[in-house]
Amino acid sequence: MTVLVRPQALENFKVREFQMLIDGKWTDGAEGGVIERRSPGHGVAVSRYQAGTKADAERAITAARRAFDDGHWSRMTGAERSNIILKAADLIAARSGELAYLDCIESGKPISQAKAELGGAVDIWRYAAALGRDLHGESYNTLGDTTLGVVLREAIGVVSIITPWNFPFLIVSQKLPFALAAGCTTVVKPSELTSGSTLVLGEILLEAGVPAGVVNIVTGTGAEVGAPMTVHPDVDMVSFTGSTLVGKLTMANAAQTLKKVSLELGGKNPQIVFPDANLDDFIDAAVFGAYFNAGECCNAGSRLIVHRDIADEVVKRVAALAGEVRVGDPLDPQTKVGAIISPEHLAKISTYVSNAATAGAHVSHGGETLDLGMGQFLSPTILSAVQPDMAVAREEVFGPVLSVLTFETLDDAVSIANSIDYGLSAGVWSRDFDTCLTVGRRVRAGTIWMNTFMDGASELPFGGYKQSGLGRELGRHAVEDYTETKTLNMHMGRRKV
Ligand code: TXE
Repeated sequence: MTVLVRPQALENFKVREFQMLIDGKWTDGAEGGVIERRSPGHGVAVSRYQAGTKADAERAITAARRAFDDGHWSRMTGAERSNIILKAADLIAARSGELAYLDCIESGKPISQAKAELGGAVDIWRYAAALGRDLHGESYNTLGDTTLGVVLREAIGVVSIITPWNFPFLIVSQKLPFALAAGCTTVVKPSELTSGSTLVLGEILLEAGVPAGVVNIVTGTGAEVGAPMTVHPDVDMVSFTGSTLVGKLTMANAAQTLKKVSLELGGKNPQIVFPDANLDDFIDAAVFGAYFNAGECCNAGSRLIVHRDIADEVVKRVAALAGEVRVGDPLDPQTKVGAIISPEHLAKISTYVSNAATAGAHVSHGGETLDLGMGQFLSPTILSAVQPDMAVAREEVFGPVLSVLTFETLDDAVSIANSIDYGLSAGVWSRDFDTCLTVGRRVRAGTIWMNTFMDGASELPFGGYKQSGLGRELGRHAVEDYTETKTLNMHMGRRKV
């Protein structure tokens, strides 16, 4: 059973029309095309963005380069930049209702969750502002008192920021304020499915006092706008979040001119549970981890690796709780699982489920698409008897689909967890400290949760091992990621020959 929340039609709704932001001005794309976004939960047009092209991307890169080289932003003091970023944080907080609404109707995520993401984003902007003031290098007395070595940190330059559709405002907030705090200038390309809140952010940043050309926002597809942003010689760094496939392409493109890359890519994150775990907490976290954001989340806990002795009980209890999850209207404050991003993506998820069933997995809950009168929805799905070599156990489904695998020994559990190409995050559940720490140290992933799942904080670095990415976002080094070091090697007095 699934608790359904039928979407209400969007009455008297006015479609939002957006332009792009280039060099401090709102502008149409060079070729005049438009991308219309239909709400995944309501099936109607909600936003229109400019369909940018390579020419628009290049115009934006030229503006960002000029803005970097003129030094108005990059040579400001850290405190001055920080104050502008703090003002932006206040303006984001003031417009958070509007931003959350846009993310909700464009992506299909539940409104309660979109609001929570905005709260998290405001905190990140404030944290980045604090780090920006503290950006500093090092000094060394390299050869006694006649020499001094100073290691400066300088802004890396022009940064291309490319973001996906699953957390539209949160992900741009994991990149842009840190790049700005370091003194970089930027070209931002949001997903062509969810560009609205990033464009509103452009208005906010101009109001906060960010100079023209420092943040440019170009909308359009990955092929038309994103790819040129990864090859252009005037770009110094690319910060990308999205699929592992496009992440690899981005890195190959960036290699042509040896740009730095930061990549946050896919995940297939295990939650390993031992028989001595607190099962009440675990079941709750298993359901939350799998179905949060309809599973369209790189951090989704999409693989349960359960000790054989408790596997039947876990599947039964997870299925029971999954049946209580409210699925449907993203705008209903009680909804926990909203719409799937697109009909094509829904078809892809459904194919994973049917292929897994054909390969021998058992559909213990859900698995069916839901007809709620409008939009596209899938019931929370549990696949049990999944084997480690099945596609559904190894590939990122990016939907509300939980695979349950079993293990006998701690070594088996670690080896199943590490047997795939991804290594973004993992959970381990046991009341025994040694078990948690041993598994936590041996699983190859960027974040390990112990007796909890998917908690985060601006102070904690986030990123993946293996094909889940390169580099880390958030945490105290996040601003440094957008810098180069420069060594000043100084000599005092006469130089000995
Ligand atoms: O991602 P893409 P999509 C995974 C998830 C999902 C799959 C496809 O499994 O099902 O990727 O999603 C831009 N050069 N994740 O198609 O294509 C694109 O316009 C430069 C995991 O949305 O990677 C968008 O702005 N840019 C993930 C961004 O890249 C290009 C989040 C991401 O799009 C480009 C999203 C190109 N050649 C999807 N092609 C996560 N880790 O959270 C596309 N883009």
